[in-house]
Amino acid sequence: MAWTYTLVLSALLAARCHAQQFPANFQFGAASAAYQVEGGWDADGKGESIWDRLVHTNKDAIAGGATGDIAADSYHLWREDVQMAAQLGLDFYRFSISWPRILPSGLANNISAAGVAYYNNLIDELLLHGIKPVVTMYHWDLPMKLQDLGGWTNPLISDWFESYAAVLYSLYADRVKTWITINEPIVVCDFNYNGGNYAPGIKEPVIAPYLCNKHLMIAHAKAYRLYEREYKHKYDGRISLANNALWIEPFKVPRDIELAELGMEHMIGRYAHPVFSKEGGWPEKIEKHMLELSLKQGYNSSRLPPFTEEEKKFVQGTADFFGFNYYTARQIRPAKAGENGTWFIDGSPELDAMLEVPPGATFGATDLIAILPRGLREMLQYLKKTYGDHEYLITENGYPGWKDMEDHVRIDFIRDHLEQLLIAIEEDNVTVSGYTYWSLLDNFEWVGGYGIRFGIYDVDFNDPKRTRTPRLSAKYYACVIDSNSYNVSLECTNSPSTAFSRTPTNGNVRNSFSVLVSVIMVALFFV
Ligand code: PNW
Repeated sequence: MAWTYTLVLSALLAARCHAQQFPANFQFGAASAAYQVEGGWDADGKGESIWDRLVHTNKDAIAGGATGDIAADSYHLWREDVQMAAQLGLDFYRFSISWPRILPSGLANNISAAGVAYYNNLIDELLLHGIKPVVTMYHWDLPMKLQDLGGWTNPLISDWFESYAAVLYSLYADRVKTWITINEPIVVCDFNYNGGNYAPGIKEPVIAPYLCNKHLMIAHAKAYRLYEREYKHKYDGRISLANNALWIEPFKVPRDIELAELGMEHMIGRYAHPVFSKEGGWPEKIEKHMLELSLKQGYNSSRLPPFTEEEKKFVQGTADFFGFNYYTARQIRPAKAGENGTWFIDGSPELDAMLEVPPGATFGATDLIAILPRGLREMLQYLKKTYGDHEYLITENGYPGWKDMEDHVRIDFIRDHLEQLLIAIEEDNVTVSGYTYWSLLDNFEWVGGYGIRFGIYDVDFNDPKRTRTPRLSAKYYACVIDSNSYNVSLECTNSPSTAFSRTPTNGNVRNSFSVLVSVIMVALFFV
């Protein structure tokens, strides 16, 4: 009897160890974005971007009057960044290309040789270390010249973006096999124009978000179709966009269930449905809601511009995987008289609703991000239910910390999110191919300046050398990657972080542990 009991216990233990392992081909990465890390804002003929303009003309817009003029100086220190990525053992490094660094005027008439060389060097150095480059084409730094012509509210943006994409493919598609067209469309269109405090610094929440939304979908699709036509057969790469949404749940059940559904359709549906759904085009509920609302407001057509049938087909299916950035969650409820929130973060004028922080959420250095790890699993369940069985890639997830924080908090953050991810994979059967930590290194956190630190490498912004130092979470993440598990040996979470080395011991330790459990099981069986 005793041995049966021990046998069952040992088997359960072995299964549990196994359960904390990610699938064998699971990929781990880290991310950054050009304006946030590069600096060199006008180096070697780089053109001005909307973020350059915002930080130089409106000092009050950014915490501490900070700019990205130098940032982490990755324009000069890219070799160090690759060293760090290699020290972590990353499978891939996700970075973005600065549109005005390659095309100073935004258009293809003038291709900057220095800009081209910078990304060639970075890509080659990554590949030399066995790290795959994952390239974002647009992470918010639109060439100012194109903004002067209306930016994302001008339908021509889709042609401008396509010609920029054509230049990028011709330069880098031989080595870059994973492309992300646009980072967080909802921030580009809704968050920016609703709040007016991110570049381009325009507050126009009524028409602009919806024009931008439609043009952005077409721009993305044009870049996808171009690759499909001219490069896919040669290089067999993959393209998607990196969506982001708050996980929205009802504040009161059942009162707010319908509101939460509509909230999710606004939050993610307007950017995912045209690409990933079987029907294509806008989500039906949104189309209906926006038409009714617009007519009630005295417009004679919907503020949400329609797709033609041809456009619907053109956009549909333009993704080889589902890229998703997960940060935060909210609960939705009807607004009370006089309440009016900014869409995406604290409320929705369109839904006459407010967004509240869910119970149990915690905060780091910003109140924008209410941390709720279970939201990651729930989001993936929602996406799978709504859009079906795609390959999901977590393109960002990160902890907003402080300079000298106690970094076990960040380790717990990563562990808790990876745990939810693994539950989504194993229990909900969501196909998730990888996880990307935001960010490899501290950087310019947009309007938060340098006060909010997402890096697993600390950057000393007072030091002209911009010295990079691994945080304890860097050591932990290297162990996670080595062992393919979020549950690592104690030594991985102990200080000091500075001297961690990448010997692939943890994977072996874990394997030997499983072997040991099996040996005990067999031995006990014969006793
Ligand atoms: C992402 N929110 O944006 C961006 O892709 C990064 O550039 C940025 O540095 C990172 O997250 C951290 O903020 C977000 O309000 C913007 O929840 C806003 C939110 C989340 C992510």
